[in-house]
Parts: sequence; C-alpha cells; structure tokens
Amino acid sequence: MRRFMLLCLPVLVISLLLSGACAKKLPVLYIFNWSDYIDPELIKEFEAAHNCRIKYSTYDSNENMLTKIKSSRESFDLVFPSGDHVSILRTAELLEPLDNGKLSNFKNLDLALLEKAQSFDEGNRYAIPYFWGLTGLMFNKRYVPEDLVAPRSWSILGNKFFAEKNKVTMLDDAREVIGAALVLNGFDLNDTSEAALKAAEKTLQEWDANITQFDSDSYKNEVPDGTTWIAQAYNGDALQQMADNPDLDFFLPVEGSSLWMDNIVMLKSSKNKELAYKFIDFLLDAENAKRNAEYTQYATPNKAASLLLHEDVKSNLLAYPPQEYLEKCYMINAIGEEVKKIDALFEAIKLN
Ligand code: N2P
Repeated sequence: MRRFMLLCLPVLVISLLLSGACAKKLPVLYIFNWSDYIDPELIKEFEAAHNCRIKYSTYDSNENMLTKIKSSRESFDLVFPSGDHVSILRTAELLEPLDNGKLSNFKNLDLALLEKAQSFDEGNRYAIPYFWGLTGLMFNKRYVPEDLVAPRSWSILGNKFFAEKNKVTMLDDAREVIGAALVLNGFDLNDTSEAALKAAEKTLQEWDANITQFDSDSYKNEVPDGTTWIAQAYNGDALQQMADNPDLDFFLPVEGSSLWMDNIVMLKSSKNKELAYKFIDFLLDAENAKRNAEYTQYATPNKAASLLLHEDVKSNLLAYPPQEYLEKCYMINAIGEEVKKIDALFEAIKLN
C-alpha cells in the first residue's frame, strides 16, 4: 500500500500542478461595483458561459470607489459609478470610450433614460445606465411609532424622540446627506449658494444631535436587528431587507429626494476589454437584466427587461414612483469645484 502511494504521489503532484496551471490561464475580469448590487447567480453563469473568472470587489460610496481607483495598483475592467462620478472619472481621463456597436443588447435600453444620461455623459459615449433609484428613510416599526413617521418628512431625523438614543444613521455620502438637508429647506440639491448651504448647515446641526454614524452599509443589518431604528437608505437596499421582514418600512420623503443613475463604465486601463464588452452585453440582455432588477430591487433602465418584470415589482411605487413625485426630486449633478463646499460641510458635521 505504501509503495502504491509512493508511486502515485508524483502523478498526483503533476496533475495538481497542471490543473493549477490551467486555472491560472483562465481570463480574469476585474469588476468593482456597489455592494448588494448584482444577482450573484449572473456572475457564476457568465463565468461558466465564457470560461473565465470574475474577480468581484465592492464599495459603498462613489468617493471610496474613486480613491481606490486612483490609488490602487490593482486595475479594474468595469466600475459602476453614479452619474456625477461618470463626469468626474471622464474629466480625469480614466474612462474608455465605448463602442456601442459591440453591444448587441444596447438596443434594450430605454431611450428616454439614455437621453437623461446625457446630462453627465454627452452623446452616451462612456456610460451604460445600470440602475436608477432614489434615497429615502428606512425604519423599524417595532421601535418608531407610526404617528412619528406619519408626516413622511426628512424632518423626522431631528425629532427629539431620538435624542440620546443613538438610533439614527445617515449615509456616508456628502451629496446625499447635505442634499437631504437642502431639499428639506426647499433648495435644489445641487445648490451651493451661501443661503442654501447655511440653511442646510442649520438643519444638519439639529439632525447631528441624533445621528450615531454616517455609514452606507451597516444600516442594512442594523435596522432589522434594532441597533438602528431609522436610517437614510437607498431604496433598493431597503426593499431587499423589507422583502423578508415585516417589521421594516421605507418612505420617500414628501419634500422630495435625490435621484441618481448608476452606470457601467470601462476603465481605460482595463486589460481585458473584449471580455468586459461581453459582460456588459450579458447584463444588458433582457432576461438577465430582469433577473438582476428583481434580485436587487432597483429600477432598471432596460426597457426590454422592464416589460418582463413581475407585476409586483413593476407596481412598487418605492422603486418606480409616480411622475409627480419624481418632479420633486433632483438628479445629483457633477458640480465641479463647488463640490468642495459640500465636502467641507460634510466633514465639519462628521467631526462634530
Ligand atoms: C447599492 C447602492 C447603490 C445606490 N447597494 C447608490 N447610488
């Protein structure tokens, strides 16, 4: 038996080495996306269909994504920035112009939304719309009394009910946090005038007395488990949690909110552009985009996919609000150097 093992060992070692070498040869696609923003089954299916590996990393804010892209040696093929950050990445000359002719499923995209995307990507040259959404407030009904949430207003964040309780969080996102305070005060979320920022600052100081942390990920577990009672939240992330927890609820504040579109972009430094095109086209396929939208609960800009959506998904007003609500919302625009004022205000509030 021992002799048999000794004889077999070299064979085993060689075959292990060989299989390792083969695995190494598989092409690898590096993807950098927001957390909880894709149906993981789609990744597996793409790997199997294209005999490749996907190295998938996630981020929780545009700012963190940008820092990582600029500072890390690791290079990504595809990234999923919001509209304002498409402009920022393009100005920094980090983006590859896309040849939409290589995307047989490009035709599935909603023309009206492609038109909207031109506000941050003129001529739809660099960005493929991925999902769009709104930001609101997610809460746990076990702890937040209904009469408190009944006005459905951003102002609940400053309510004395939460004083000293450490139960309120907001996103770690300067544009969203300052934006909510601007909208509550009747300003455009892109307004950086002195009057607008002064009003926002006053509101934020009131809110800050209740806020425990600015974090874009932990609320997804902490509102369900009661560590947090109410949190500023991206609508799809909230809907994902609400799906199997009747204690949770979410509302889009009456004053209006932020409206954003996240996109697929290819980095100029991508080392596997052909495979990257294939992955974009795979995500644009109507059936795949439908599955992705139903999994993530975000609104799809893929018209062909939206026709296939389950009735409950399509009629969910928290994901697809009526036009009159959308009119009260503001797209987060790239505002150039003016963003520094918003960042400075956010940092000051965080340090408080
Ligand atoms: C996904 C959050 C994406 C929305 N977790 C932010 N634009």
